[in-house]
Amino acid sequence: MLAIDSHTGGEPTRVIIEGGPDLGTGPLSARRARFAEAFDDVRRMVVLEPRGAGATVGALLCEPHDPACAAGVIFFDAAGFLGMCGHGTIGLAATLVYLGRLAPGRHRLETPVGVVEVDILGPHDVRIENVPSYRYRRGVAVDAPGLGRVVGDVAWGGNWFFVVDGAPAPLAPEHAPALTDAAMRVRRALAAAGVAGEGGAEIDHVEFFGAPAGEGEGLGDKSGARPDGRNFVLCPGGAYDRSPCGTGLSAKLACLAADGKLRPGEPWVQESLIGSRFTASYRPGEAGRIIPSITGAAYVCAETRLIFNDRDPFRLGVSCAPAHY
Ligand code: PYC
Repeated sequence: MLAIDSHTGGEPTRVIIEGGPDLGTGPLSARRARFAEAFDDVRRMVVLEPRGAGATVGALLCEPHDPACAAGVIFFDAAGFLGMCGHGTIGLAATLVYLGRLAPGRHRLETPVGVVEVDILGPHDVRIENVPSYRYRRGVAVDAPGLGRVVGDVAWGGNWFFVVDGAPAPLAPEHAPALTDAAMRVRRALAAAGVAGEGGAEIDHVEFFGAPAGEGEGLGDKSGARPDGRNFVLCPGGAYDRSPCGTGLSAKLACLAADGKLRPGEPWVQESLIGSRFTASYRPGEAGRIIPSITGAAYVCAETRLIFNDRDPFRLGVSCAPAHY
C-alpha cells in the first residue's frame, strides 16, 4: 500500500494513494459505511502504531461520486471514521499538488458529509470552504467527575463538538495530559447524561478555548495578525489535535456567529496548543448555518510504502491511546 504523509500545523495526515480497500461506487457516506463494516482492519493497520502515531489521521483517496468533484476522500483515525477533517483536507490538497494531480486554483472535494471547496494558494497554502456548520444546543451543563459542572455548546463543523469557553488547565503543551484527562471526563459525562448531536449522534470531540499565547506571525499564518484564541481539541482516538482543528474551528465560528460575536467576513486567527495557526472567517449559509472558510499550510514529509506481513503478530496495529471510553 502506498501513502503520502504530510502534516498541517503539526497534525499528521496519511493519504492512501494506492492499494487501499475497494469500496465500490456510490455516495461517499455509503462507501464509508462499507469501509467500517468490511475493512476496519485496514483502518487500524494504517493509523495505529507501529505504522502511525496517536494523532495520525488516515485519508482514503477515492473516485468521487459527484462528477463536479476532483476527488473523494474518507477520513479515519485511531478510533474510527470521521465525517470531515479540516487539517486533513489541507494535507490532502497539498499532497495532490505534490503529486502533480491538482493545480493552483479552486477545486471541489467530496467527503461523506458533503462537498468541500479548496483553493490552492501555493504548494503549501490552502484555503478550504467547509460544509455548512451550526450550533445545535447552547449552554449545556454536565457534571464531569473530578471537574464539577462544565458548560459548553454542542456544535457541528463536519464532526460533533462540545465547545467549552475556558480550560481546566493552562493551554500549553506541557499540560496536554491534564487537558486530555479533563476532556475525556467531559466526553464520558456527555455520553452518560445522554447529551448528543442532532439525531442522537455521539459527540466525540471536546474543545477548550482560552486566550492566545502567541504574538505576530505564527506557525502556519503569514498574516502577522495577533491570534484571537488558543484551543485544545480532544479527538475521538484520545490524541489531541496539534493543529487548530478545521472542523472544531468551524464549530467555534458557528457559536461565535450565533452569539453575534463575529460578523460575516471578519477574520479569526486560531492558535493550536502547539502554537500553529489557521486563519478563518465565515459567510452566511442556508437555514441559519454558516459556511466556514479556513486557511492553513501543510507540508509533505514522507512517501510511505506500508508493509503488512501475515507472520507479524502486530500487523493489525496496537492501540496505545489512553483509555477513552
Ligand atoms: O482538522 O478537522 C480537523 C481535525 C479533526 C480531527 C483531527 N483534525
